Formats: sequence, structure tokens, C-alpha cells
Amino acid sequence: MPANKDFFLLKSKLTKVTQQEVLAAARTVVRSAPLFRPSMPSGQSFNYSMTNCGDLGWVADRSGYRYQQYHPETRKRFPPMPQVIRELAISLAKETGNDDFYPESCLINLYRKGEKLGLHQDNTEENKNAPIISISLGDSGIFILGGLMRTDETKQYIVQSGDIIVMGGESRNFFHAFKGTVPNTSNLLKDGGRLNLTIRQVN
Ligand code: MD3
Ligand code: FE
Repeated sequence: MPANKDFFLLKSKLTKVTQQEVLAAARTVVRSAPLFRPSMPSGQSFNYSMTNCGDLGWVADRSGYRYQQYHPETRKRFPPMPQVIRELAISLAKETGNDDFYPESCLINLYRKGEKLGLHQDNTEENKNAPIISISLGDSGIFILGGLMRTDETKQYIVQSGDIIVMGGESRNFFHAFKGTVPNTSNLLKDGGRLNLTIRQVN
């Protein structure tokens, strides 16, 4: 029986130890590629901070949205994707029926109290067929999933530290949003907040 390739919310998928390992890897990335606040082509800032690791990173500024090899502020190459993150993503992709997933980019989003991300589609990637794998760490949050059209009905999910979301198949192109964290729901991040890692095959 072929595995399904569509939307998966895998609750409590990561053990506390794995969460700590992924967090340590993310912290190492942040030390060499500091978090920054992207802005829309309009110049308006997004309401969260981000950085990347891997061969390519997603960046946003006055010139638009794109993937590039360099951190927009330090102008250094993004650090390589830590092995623990790359191997976890490949194994999660396999488990959900996505056999040839090649992780090129890991986007790290940090949401502090009150920070959020509006309804959007992920369409900067050339490859619209590869799944997107999300790892949630730290405070719980409210994730919104719609359909292929902005006006489609949406569903709300609580995501907790250690939960995994896999967007494969059609769902890869669904509208989605992050409404915000539920403060003080995890002690994984010492300063609170939620880290979301999304691992992507861009090309
Ligand atoms: C559903 N991040 O980085 S992660 C993003 O919580 C993004 O940081 C949110 O949306 C966050 O682009 C949601 C889960 C996720 C990632 C990609 C998706 C859900 C998705 C692509 C299509 C549909
Ligand atoms: Fe997105």
C-alpha cells in the first residue's frame, strides 16, 4: 500500500531529548547566522524573526522574496544544515510517503509573545511538489490551515513542542498562517517563545 503524501500533523513525534538536540543545533546556527526581521516588498516588517541554514536560505526585503546562499546582514554563506536536522527531515519525509526528499534549506522562525505570520502560500520555491517539513519547539502555538484558495475554509490546530507537520501532495500549496504562541506552555526555550524549523527542497 503506497503511503499517503498529504498533510500530516504528527503530535508529540519528537522525544524531549531529540527536541533538545534539534534546539542545540538551531542555536549553533543562530550564533553564526543571527536572527533578523524580514520585510515585505512594501517595506513593512514581518512580525517575527528568522534565519536559515543549508545551501539556500529564504530572504525577504524591498526587492522581494527569494532564496539565496548569503545571510542578508552578515553577507556570509548560511551555515550547513546540521546533520540531526537533515536526517530527521529525510526520515519524516520517507515515513509520510515522500521518498526522494533532498533538504536544501532550513528556515528557522522565532515567534516571541504576540508575534505571528499572516495567511499566505509558500511559493518562492521552484519545486512545488517536494513536501515541507515543520518542527515545532518551545511554546505552543495556533496554526491555521486553509485550502488552495485564500477564501477557502480554514481549520485551526494547536501545535506543541515536539510536534511535526508534513505538508505534502496538494497540501504543499495550501494557504496557512501562524496566529501566535500560547505563552508559558513549555520550558524548552529558556526565554520562552516558539521556534519553528521548516525544511525544504527548493529546486
Ligand atoms: C502549510 N511557517 O515558514 S509551519 C513558513 O509556524 C510558515 O512558522 C509557519 O508558514 C510557522 O512559511 C507554519 C508549517 C507549515 C509550513 C509550510 C506549509 C505549514 C504549511 C506550506 C503549505 C501549507
Ligand atoms: Fe508558510
